Amino acid sequence: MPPIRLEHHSGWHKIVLNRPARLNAFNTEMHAALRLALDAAADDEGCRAVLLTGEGRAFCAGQDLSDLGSGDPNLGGALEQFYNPLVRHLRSLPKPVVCAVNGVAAGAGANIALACDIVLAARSAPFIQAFAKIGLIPDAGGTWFLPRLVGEARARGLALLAEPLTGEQAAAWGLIWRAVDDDALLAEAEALTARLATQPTQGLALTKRALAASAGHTLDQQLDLERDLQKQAGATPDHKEGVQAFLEKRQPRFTGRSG
Ligand code: LHQ
Repeated sequence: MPPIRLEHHSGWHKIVLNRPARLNAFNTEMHAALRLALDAAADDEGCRAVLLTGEGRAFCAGQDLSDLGSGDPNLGGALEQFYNPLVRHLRSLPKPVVCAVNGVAAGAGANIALACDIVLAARSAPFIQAFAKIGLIPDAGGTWFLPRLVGEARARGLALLAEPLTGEQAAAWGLIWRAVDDDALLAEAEALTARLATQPTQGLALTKRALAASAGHTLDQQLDLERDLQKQAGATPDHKEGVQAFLEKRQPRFTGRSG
């Protein structure tokens, strides 16, 4: 069974983590396949949004703990080689990435979800910072995402106690965008991704860049960056089309093209 299943839809790609017997835990093959799938989504001009989800009853249980022995005993090396590039890839992909957390998201699986741009979760899906249970620290960006998303107090509770938080609670805490009834999740996530695929893709990519930079910037630096990126956004055909459509009181027809 291939570790990743790919579906190409009109304007968007769906990437499905596909090791359901292991709750879609990551091994090296799944990392390699996911990297290729994200590369393909980035390179394909016809792909203007990505949906990431999991096969079966889980989203992802993090690192495959039965596969640790075959890798570098230095766990920092595994992060450097596999997880850190994956988080960077998701954050820098110049198109929106929607994550549909269809079931348990544990360890790095939870934080890979948080690295995506818009996270929808099944109401019942548990998010678990499982690391403390095996003597590790939250990785795959967890120690960066958690305090920013839910504040210090909740970040510390989640990280130190490793207790599950349902999708419903995750949405109420601001950890994710929305919780959805379990059986409605996939249809809603697909509709959202398809909608994003019709939006001004270049502008969305520039928005991702601006948001990514803001964490390390002063307001002055960020204002300068917004000036520079808005110059680029303002030169796209989709900006022109958006204004034109507004003035003509009609729906815009965005192409996502840069020129
Ligand atoms: C699994 C796993 C799994 C293997 C379920 N591995 N088989 C990366 C590497 C480098 C540096 C260090 O950091 C990291 C990042 C990490 O992600 S570390 C954290 C790794 N993940 C975990 O610690 C979570 C481990 N899993 C669990 O706690 C539970 O399985 C959860 C809470 C996710 C789900 O519990 P249940 O719904 O009760 O399912 P289960 O435990 O019965 O699992 C079903 C099967 O999946 C079972 O196999 P079996 O053959 O007995 O049916 C599990 O062994 C397997 N599985 N997670 N990470």
